[in-house]
Amino acid sequence: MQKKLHEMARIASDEIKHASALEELKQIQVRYLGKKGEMTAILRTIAGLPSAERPAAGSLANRLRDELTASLSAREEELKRETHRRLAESSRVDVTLPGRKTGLGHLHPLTLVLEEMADIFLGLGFTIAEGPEIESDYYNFEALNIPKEHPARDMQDSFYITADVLLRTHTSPVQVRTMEKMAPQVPVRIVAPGKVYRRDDDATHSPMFHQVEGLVIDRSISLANLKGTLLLFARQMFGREQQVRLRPSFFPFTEPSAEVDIACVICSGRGCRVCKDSGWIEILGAGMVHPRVLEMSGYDPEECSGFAFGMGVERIAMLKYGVDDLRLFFANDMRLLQQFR
Ligand code: 2U9
Repeated sequence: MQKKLHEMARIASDEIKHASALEELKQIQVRYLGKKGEMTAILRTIAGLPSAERPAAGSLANRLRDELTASLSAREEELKRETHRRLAESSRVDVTLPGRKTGLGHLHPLTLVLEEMADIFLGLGFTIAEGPEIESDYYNFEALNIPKEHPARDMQDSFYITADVLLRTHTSPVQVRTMEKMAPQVPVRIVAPGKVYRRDDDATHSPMFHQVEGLVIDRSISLANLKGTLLLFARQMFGREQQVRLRPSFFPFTEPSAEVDIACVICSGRGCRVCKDSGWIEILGAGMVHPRVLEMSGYDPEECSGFAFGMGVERIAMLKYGVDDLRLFFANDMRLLQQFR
């Protein structure tokens, strides 16, 4: 019995000495001193020894168990110290290393184009006006002379929140709100840049897109003022030789109305796929503010007149940068975005 005890203690102490992790140490402790451990098993058999052998075997077993316990906790302390030392070593900072550069962010191409457009009009004496993206039927349609049966008012074309509240489908309600506030004061010279929403989704239409709209009201404003303003805009945006033409069109809020083209920026008017061989590209809609629209917001159409225009920022950005799918602006692909750094 005593020989067996000594042999076990020697092996156990050897294992403890070589244990290289706290986990391993725990396993050794269970193997020898646990409820089903080898040492525990021997201690239990001592009670069954002849009484003459019991005291010596008992005291030896107790001594060896205490030694084992002591060397287990000593090795545990040692391993903990080692772990701490290793952690401290690995987290030490080398203050002489050069710093890591964090990438600086930059503006989105649509923001750049929107700001460039707004800046051109600021330079012409316009101020910027803003308004809510959630609008009432009145400001989005009614005050703009858009009739009840107009397709744009359909659930299929606009995002309704309630029967008469919707996401604005153009920034025109901003101009209406400004007119209400200013009337009957003139002059009014504002541009309204911002997000608009329509139920559309393909390579040239996104359910959310951006517009820049403009409004000028004064005594004796004419179509010539509109044409001159748009020509200056087109030349600053697309180059100082840029040609512009107006084609008759129809909008409920302007009369007369026009669609405005620039000479194709791809082929300079010679004809190509982008301009469908016409040499011209439509960039915006415009017209003289309808007398009913002036009247509804507090201006007397006998006293003053105005022009208005509207254009899509995505469309201008696509033309300016030769992007053929508008969804690229919303895909957050760094290969596109980084080119605008
Ligand atoms: C008021 C009075 C008149 C704004 C106008 C257009 C013509 C137009 C489209 C261009 C491309 C919208 O983004 S688009 O789909 N816009 O054709 N917008 S006149 O007329 C107004 C606005 C406000 C009070």
